[in-house]
Order: sequence, then C-alpha cells, then structure tokens
Amino acid sequence: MTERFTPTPEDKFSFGLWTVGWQGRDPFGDATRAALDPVESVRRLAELGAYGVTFHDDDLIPFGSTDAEREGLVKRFRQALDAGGLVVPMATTNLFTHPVFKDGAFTANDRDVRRFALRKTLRNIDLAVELGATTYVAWGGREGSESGAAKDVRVALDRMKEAFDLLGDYVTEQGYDLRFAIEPKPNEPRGDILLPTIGHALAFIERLERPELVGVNPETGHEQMAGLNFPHGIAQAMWAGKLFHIDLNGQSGIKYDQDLRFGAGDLRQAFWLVDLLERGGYEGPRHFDFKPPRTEDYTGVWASAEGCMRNYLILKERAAAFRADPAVQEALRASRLDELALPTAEDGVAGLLADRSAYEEFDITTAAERGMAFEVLDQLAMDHLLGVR
Ligand code: XLS
Ligand code: MN
Ligand code: MN
Repeated sequence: MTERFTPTPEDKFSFGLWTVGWQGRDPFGDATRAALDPVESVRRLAELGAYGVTFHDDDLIPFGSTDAEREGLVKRFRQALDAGGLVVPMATTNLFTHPVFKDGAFTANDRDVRRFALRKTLRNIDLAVELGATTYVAWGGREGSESGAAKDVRVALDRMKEAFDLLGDYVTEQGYDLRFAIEPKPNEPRGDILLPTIGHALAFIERLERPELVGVNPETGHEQMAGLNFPHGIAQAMWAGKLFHIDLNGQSGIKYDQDLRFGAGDLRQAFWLVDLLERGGYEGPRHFDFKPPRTEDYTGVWASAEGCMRNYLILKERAAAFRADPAVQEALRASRLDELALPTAEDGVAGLLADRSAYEEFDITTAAERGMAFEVLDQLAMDHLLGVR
C-alpha cells in the first residue's frame, strides 16, 4: 500500500469493539466467525494505526458478569490500551440486545425497565469516564414501535427527555468532563425508531434542561436509509455546534442498515463528507461503525478495517486537491459561492425597501437567464474524485 495512505494516530481513527468483533450473526444466519477477544482487537487496531477504541458496556463485560469478573476484564483491557497506546474517546450502553429491552429502554412502557436502563447507563458512564472517554453515545435502537397504539410518542418523548435530563444532572454533579451524543436512526431493529434523523435529534436536544451537554453522533448509513443527504445533515449539525461525534461507514441507498466499510456504498457522498469534515474544523474522532461482511474470515476483517482508514485518507487527499485546483476556484466563483457568503440585507428592512434595484428596477429577465455553472464545477469534482486531475 502507498505510504501516504497509511494511518497514524494523528488521523484520529477509532473503531467500536463491536465492529471488528461482529461475528456475522444476522436475522437469517448464525455467526460465521469465532468471538474476538477485545484485547486482540486493541492490539490489531493499534498495529493498523488507529488511535482509539470504543465500546458498549456489554462488548467488554458480558451481560450478567460478576463484579470480580468485571474488574478483571477492565484491568486486562486497560493493560492492552496502555500497551498499544490507544485511547477510549467514547463509550456507550447496550440497551437493545437483552430481551428485557424488547420495548425500549428510556422509553419502554414498563417503568421498571426504564429504571434498569438508567442504572445500566449510569454504571457504564462511571467506567467510560474512568477510561478517559469525553463523549457518551446514546443510540436508542429499541425506542420505537411496530404499531400505532403501542407507543404514545408524545409521552415517550417526555420519558426520553427525563432520561437525558437525569443523565445530565448526574455528570454535572459528578463533575465529569463528558458530553452526550444522540445517534439517530430511522428504523431497524424497531419498525420505526424515535429521533429518526439528525433533524429530529437536534430539535429534541433544544427541549432539554442542559442542551449544552447533548449533541449528535450521526451515522452515514442511518441518514441514507432515510434517503437523506448525509453531508447536508452533518453540515447542519456543525452549523448548530452539535457534531460531538460521528459514525462513518458505507451504505447503498434506501435499504437495511448495511454498515459497509467507509467509502463503499455512496462514494460521492463520502467525498463531500470528508471535504466537509476536513474544511469545517471537525476535531473529534473519525469513528468507524461498520460491519465487516459475514463472508469474511479474520484476514478479511482486518483488511476491511484497514480499508475504512485508507479510503478516508484517499478522499482527504482528493478533496484537498479539488479545493487547491485553480480551475476549481474559478468554477466556484463562476457558480457564485462567494456571493452566497455575503449577507442578503445588511442594510435592514428600511434599506431593502428603499433599494429600487432590489425590486422596481430589478432586471428579472436577465437574472432568470443566467446559468449557475454547477455542471462544470461538479465535473471537476468528479475528475478529482476519480483521480484523473
Ligand atoms: C446501530 C448503531 C449502534 C450504535 C452504538 O445501528 O449504529 O452500533 O452506533 O450503539
Ligand atoms: Mn449502522
Ligand atoms: Mn452507529
């Protein structure tokens, strides 16, 4: 592989233990790979040039472990992190695998399940902070329904708010340097999931008691499952100051959650996404939440993980070349992107009303006739993406 696409910790690439550790179990088939020891994941990811690893509580400490087992598992994980020089930038809670969460966690109709879910989360927050995490992801995979009367969505949102308000109180009282990142997803495993898109999550966050503590962790494939433009969603999250974390992967259109390696699936959206993250000042981890296909053995798993990082670095180089190209800068001007950056009416309502050129004397025919030159611009992007410029 070319030297320049070899990742280093400065690239801030991180992986969930559940990604490389996915055994390939799906609704139609059993596992195709043996279980992977988290210690081995840490070792291999460090070798490949990642800087961080993330986990659900149950990825590290199997559900139902005793306190002594838990202590032992955490200890050897910590040793592996130290040996590999890896950090834990983020952690999260598994509130979806165990049958007790079949109707959700923070919004389960059963109050005792909701209280258990909160306790499970608080417990893992303590561990996350102990391991140095500053972001805590909340993906509400089971928060939703398959039928109309089964969930009173307005009431469920009250319970969701209650949960995030309580979690916010907890980290504040403990003095933890930890912020929450809500991960939207439209469906799967529930028929319809609450907070299905970035937009829903952003609106919800503003209703919380401590909105400053809560942002989003959007995932490429999740927005694309809803037919949405991922870079546009990310741009709005950045504009709102809410892009606390990101889950990168690949998806081909509106279908089940494919979790392909980053760069597979919609390559053009991946290009614009990397362009946006790199130019837009996003400084958080480039976190891969993908599933190496169940056709692969462990050689394929590590090749897939390597491919995520390699594709990011290739796209980063391609996007930088696009921006640096004088022909692109000219095309951007021809498309009047510089004009978009100018305020529309800094002269205020009075100025606007007094400006006859804005209305009475506006040459509407000429304005309607002028082309936007976007096709030239987009073809330049295509040429750079395909490596022919
Ligand atoms: C599932 C989600 C999940 C979250 C973490 O679709 O992507 O893996 O990222 O719970
Ligand atoms: Mn996914
Ligand atoms: Mn995810």
